[in-house]
Amino acid sequence: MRILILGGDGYLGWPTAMHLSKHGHDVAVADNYLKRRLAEEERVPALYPVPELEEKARLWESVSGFKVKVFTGDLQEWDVMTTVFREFDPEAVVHYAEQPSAPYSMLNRKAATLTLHNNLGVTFNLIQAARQFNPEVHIVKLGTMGEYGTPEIDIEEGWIDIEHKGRRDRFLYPRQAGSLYHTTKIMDTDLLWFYVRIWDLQVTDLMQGPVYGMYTCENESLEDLLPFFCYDEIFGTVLNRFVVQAVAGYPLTVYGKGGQTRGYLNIKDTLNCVRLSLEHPPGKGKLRIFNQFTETFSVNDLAAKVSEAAGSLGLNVEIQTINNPRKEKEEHYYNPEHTGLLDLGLQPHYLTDDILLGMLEFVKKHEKSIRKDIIFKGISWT
Ligand code: USQ
Repeated sequence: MRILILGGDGYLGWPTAMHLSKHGHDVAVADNYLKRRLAEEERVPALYPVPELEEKARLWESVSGFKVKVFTGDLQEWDVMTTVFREFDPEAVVHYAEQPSAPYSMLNRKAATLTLHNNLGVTFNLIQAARQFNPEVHIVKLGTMGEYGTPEIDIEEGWIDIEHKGRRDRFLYPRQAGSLYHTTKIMDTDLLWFYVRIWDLQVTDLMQGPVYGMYTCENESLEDLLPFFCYDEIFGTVLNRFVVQAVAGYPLTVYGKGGQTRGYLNIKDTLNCVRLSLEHPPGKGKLRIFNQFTETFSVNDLAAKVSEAAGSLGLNVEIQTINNPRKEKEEHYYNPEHTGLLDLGLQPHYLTDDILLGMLEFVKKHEKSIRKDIIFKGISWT
């Protein structure tokens, strides 16, 4: 399949490009390096430098023999989106090209505006390009489990049957996000659902939880092809952050009561979920939704696991409770469904001690580059 990856430079974008090309697909990537620019502006570098796309594509071709075509440009610009569609003519598109950080979206008015415009602008251009160039194209959109929030009832896989005054109908599961970033993902889903109904597009919306890890089946021995590894408060996700904090001797930053529970997954599983979705399209006129995670943990569970694994490496880890800079429930019910991807054949990589030890050992190699001053800044939601 000819698969175009929007946001191909990111934490998930480049690993997905290598994974899909290794599985026999013809892959192109597009990116405007927005995430690199924001990280530079906010002075929050990743743990180690990562080459730009042309260089990554060159390195990947030299070790694997697979070519990945690179487009550089801002996909909010219609000309850029149309050039990419005209030149590559994708049969499927993986859409990661969004500002991915909840804290960044809550930083200030400028950051909020950028998040809103970028995330919705790219999604909207993609929808328009699909209609103009290939209405059959399968759009695989990265959504987030955070769209659902933390309701007091079980979270279904995208849809809920409602009985009201003796009649029944099926609706998108209610959404109530906890940050502007997560709210843009809800708006993406609404846009896609509208155009699925009106123009018969075919879409898979992947409600993904926080991802951890750096190794994939394609990069394990290739240091230059590892993804960004962020551990700062803005772009780092909680487990990756705790691993770096444990190595740096920085007390683990548990926000509030630490009972916040989310669905997590290994980066290897993200790649398999995306590939399985691409290889089993839903069909025209369908919006298919999968909840993309493999197991749930509270923040306290993760802190305990990291502390125990780090202890076995002789690291003495302190767990600290700090005032929660976010506005979120710190103790709550959480029971989301997640059978769709397992039914397609996903074989999860769970968070074992071995996985944690591998992450800790990897970060230890980069210990000297850890900047403690970027770990916690206290970006407040209120
Ligand atoms: N948390 C801490 N301490 C920290 C960092 C986070 O207690 O040092 C807590 C947060 O308050 C939150 C939970 O850990 O309750 C998860 O936070 P996170 O920063 O790992 O994840 P989040 O901001 O929700 O966003 C991340 C990705 C986003 C993706 C989302 C999936 O950045 O792109 O959509 O995970 S989900 O959380 O399911 O919405």
